Amino acid sequence: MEPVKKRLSEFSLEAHDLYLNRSVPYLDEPPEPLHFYRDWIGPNKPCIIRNAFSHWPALSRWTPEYLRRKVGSKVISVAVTPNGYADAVSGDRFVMPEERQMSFSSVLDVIEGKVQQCGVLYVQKQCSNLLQELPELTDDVESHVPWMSAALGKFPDAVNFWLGEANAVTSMHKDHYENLYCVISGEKNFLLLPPTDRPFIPYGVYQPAVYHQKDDGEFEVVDQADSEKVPWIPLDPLNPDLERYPQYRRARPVRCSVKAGEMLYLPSLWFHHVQQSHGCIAVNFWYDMEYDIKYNYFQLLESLCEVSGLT
Ligand SMILES: O=C(O)CCC(=O)C(=O)O
Repeated sequence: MEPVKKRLSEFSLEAHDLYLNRSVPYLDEPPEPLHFYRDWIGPNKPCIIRNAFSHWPALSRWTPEYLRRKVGSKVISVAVTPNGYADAVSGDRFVMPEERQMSFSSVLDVIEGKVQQCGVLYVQKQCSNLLQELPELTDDVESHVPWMSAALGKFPDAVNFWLGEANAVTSMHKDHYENLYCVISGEKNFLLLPPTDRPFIPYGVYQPAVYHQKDDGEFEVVDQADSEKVPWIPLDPLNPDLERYPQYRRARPVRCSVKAGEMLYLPSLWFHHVQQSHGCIAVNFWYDMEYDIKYNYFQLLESLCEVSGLT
C-alpha cells in the first residue's frame, strides 16, 4: 500500500483504539455546557442524552388527533419516492425525491393506513421546516437547546421536523452541523461512522435527477440537465457491496437506536445512515460547526484521501 494510504488507514484504526467508543454512550441528564463541550463537542464523539427534553409538551401532546386538530389543514412539503430512498444513488444518478405539497392531515391519513398511496412519504424538508411550515407547533418544543447554545455561543441554524413511513431511509452522508436529534415518538436507527473512517467510504460523482410520479402512479426519473454533478456515497451500509468497495471491510460502523424521549448528539462530519419505525416523529437542531477548529482538520483528511486516490 502506498505510504499515504497506509498512514490514513492506520490513523483510522488508531482513532478507534485511542478515543472512540464501540457503542454510543448514554448520559442520564442534560449536561453543563462547558462539560459537554469538553467531553463531546471538542472530541467530536456521539452520545445519547436522556431526560434532556422531558419538559417539552410535544412528548405527550403530539398524537395524530392533536396534530390533525392543530395543523391538519396546513400544507407542508413532503418528499415522495418509489422506494423510500430520497437523495440517494440509483444506478448512475443521484436521485432526489419529488417534493409534493400536501396537507398535514393527508400525510397522517397515509401514515395511519386510512389511505393507500403508491410511493413512500417522508416529511423531511431540512430548511427549518418546523419554524417555517409548522410554527403552530413551536410552543410544544423549544426553539433551541439552551445548554448547547451556551456551549457553542450561538443559536441553531435550523430546527427540523421529521415524520415518515417505516421504509423511508436516509442514505449515508455527512453534514457540517453539530446535530441534536430528539425523538418525540417511535424510534430512529442510526448507523454511524466517524470522519476518520473516510478512507474506507467510497464516493462517486453523479448526474442529479428527481423522481416524478406520473398520472398512472408509476415513477419516472427526470434528469436535472442544468445542474452540476453531485459527489455522493454509492454504498448501502446495510448491504455493502464488498466486491466493488473492498476498502469498506475496514470501516467500523457503530449502530444505535434512539427512542422516544432520547436525544442523540451527532457530531459534525460523522457519516450517518438513518431508518425509523413507522410514523416516527422527531425534531432536530442543526448548529453550524466551528470551521476554524474541526473543519480544517477533517478537510486535510479529505484532501489526503483525494491525493492518494481514495475517492
Ligand atoms: O432522520 C433522518 O432520516 C435523517 C437525519 C439526518 O440525516 C440529519 O439530521 O442530518
